[in-house]
Amino acid sequence: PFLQRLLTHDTFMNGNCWTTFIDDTPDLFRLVQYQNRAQRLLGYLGNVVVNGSQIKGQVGEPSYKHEIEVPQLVANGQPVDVTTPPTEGWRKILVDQGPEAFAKAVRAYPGVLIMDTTWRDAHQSLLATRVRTVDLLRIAPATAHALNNAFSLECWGGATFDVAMRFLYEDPWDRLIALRKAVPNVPFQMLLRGANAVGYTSYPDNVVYDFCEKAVKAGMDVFRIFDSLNYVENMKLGIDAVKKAGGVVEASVCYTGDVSNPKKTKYDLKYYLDLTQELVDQGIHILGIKDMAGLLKPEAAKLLIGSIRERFPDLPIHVHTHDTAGTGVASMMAAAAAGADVIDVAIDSMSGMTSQPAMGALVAGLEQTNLGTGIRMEDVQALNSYWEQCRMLYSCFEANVKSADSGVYDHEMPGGQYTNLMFQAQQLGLGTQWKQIKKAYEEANLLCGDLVKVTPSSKVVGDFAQFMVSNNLSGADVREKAKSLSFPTSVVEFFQGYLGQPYGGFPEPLRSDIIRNQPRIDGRPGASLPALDLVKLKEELMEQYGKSVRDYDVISAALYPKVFAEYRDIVSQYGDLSKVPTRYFLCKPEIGEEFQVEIEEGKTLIIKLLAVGPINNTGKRDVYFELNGEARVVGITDTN
Ligand code: 3PY
Ligand code: ZN
Repeated sequence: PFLQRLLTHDTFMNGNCWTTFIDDTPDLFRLVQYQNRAQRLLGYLGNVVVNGSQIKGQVGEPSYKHEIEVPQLVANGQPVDVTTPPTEGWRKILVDQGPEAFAKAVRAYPGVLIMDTTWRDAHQSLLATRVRTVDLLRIAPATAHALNNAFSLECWGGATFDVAMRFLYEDPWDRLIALRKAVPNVPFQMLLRGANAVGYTSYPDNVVYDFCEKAVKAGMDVFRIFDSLNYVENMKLGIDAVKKAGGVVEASVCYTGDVSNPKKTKYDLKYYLDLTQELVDQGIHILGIKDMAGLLKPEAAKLLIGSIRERFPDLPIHVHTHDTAGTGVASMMAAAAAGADVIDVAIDSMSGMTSQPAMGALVAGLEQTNLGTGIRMEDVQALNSYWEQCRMLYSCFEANVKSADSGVYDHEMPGGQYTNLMFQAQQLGLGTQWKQIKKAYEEANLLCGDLVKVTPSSKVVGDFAQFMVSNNLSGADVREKAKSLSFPTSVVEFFQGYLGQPYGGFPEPLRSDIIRNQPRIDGRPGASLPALDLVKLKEELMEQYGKSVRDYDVISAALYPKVFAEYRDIVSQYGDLSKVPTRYFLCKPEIGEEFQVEIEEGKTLIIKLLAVGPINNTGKRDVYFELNGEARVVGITDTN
């Protein structure tokens, strides 16, 4: 009857106004939409059955294909009902009294607080940022209870924004909004790449302002703002944007070199103290020390944090590291003892190596000092049991980093990039190339003038290194032949000044040899970008996608136009895939295996794979499913 009504409906039959019609007549369409949605979802699942998952970076299938058990928390011998509201945490102070009071309270806390990076940096560093919203949401209520005394949960920003759309076909804003609903008590933290927002290049200022405003609206609290060259002009924009949006400004100094080594002179203690002073002058709430490569040795942590603490007694200090060389726990213990207020950890099974040091090790270690974290070890164990299973579910994204690498003190690769480049070297089957890449990375860094290396400056050095390895060039060769070599775009643009100004300036004559007669930017790159007309962009998007376009979508499209368009294409082909359990998102079910997908609250599809037909003369296979008890078939082109 619905189809009949639809096919006799004047507007529908007369018009080429499909999307307007849907928007204007929602009731008529509910059932049709629902059936359509189910069919499109079967299209995705059928494709996985016939052709395997197409998720980029996936190698093989999950090593664990069972239902993931959500832990039962226990307090005072009683099971905790995690569906009840959790104990109020640090967010209460922030919401009630604002960022200044929040920062003051954090500074006054007698112990050390933790930020849990499991939902962002840990999986960015270990699992190619591929952890999906469904799996975060399942553990969110227990996390809200277990980590109610955490300073924050890092759950957004960095690479998660574009990976969500580009590779996981899900909406980053929906992730944040849903997590916020599930965790009302613990502050959320994100990584903001200063003028680059959550991208790899400078955006017009108004886009950065709008992005921060929307992020706060969607539930973000604390913004770790950095610039990949520690270029304060770029950071000022992020700092101002976060302040205007009402967020907590955690401006960060990116750490490189070794302040405990008198032979490493470029980034010495004075450099960091001066930089801190510049940031403090901007009226920041919290100082971040962002050790993205894990170079901060325990003695350096003591010296650096101790000196900042002494010079800035009221400034809350939040320290971040990666465990690449294996010193993470020792360095964070040293940072805590030297006066850090917050340290970064990841749940044990998502910690270590290129990720953050283990939460359990630090919670237990600090418990024995007078710097307790206020987190209970039983709760850490409970959350860990979930993530142990999750790690196996995502095993097909492991880069197989199996050990610590103290070589990081020479090549200085950031944690996430290390995993990424190692994975790429393995995929190319060039195991021995990995050693060459690390060496070339070290040389490329020196050619660039010894940079702070973090997204996007780390990408410049990485591209440069790969270019050197594939063209068999040493540092000396590059210097000698620079005038005639065809460098990667990212390298040329860096030397033009598109990322900003590096500390100590650009090395000459290499800069001139590389950029030749192309323009040079000598100030803040974003300063010359005209504002983006977001109203016009919204109109254009509504023309294309209908009235349902949100302001959040406008920002996604402004930051990543191509990625956003491709993401919307996938959604129009398959529908919203974010609710598909990860096991079936990544690999096919067994014949006869039944599973459920809750496509919206209260609407669950029960799906069973029945059979896969032979290939027909159009190159397709029929895939037979049972959907809520009814047989369904989808024709899938076999691309094998
Ligand atoms: C990012 O920019 O995504 C980082 O994690 C930098 O450390
Ligand atoms: Zn990091």
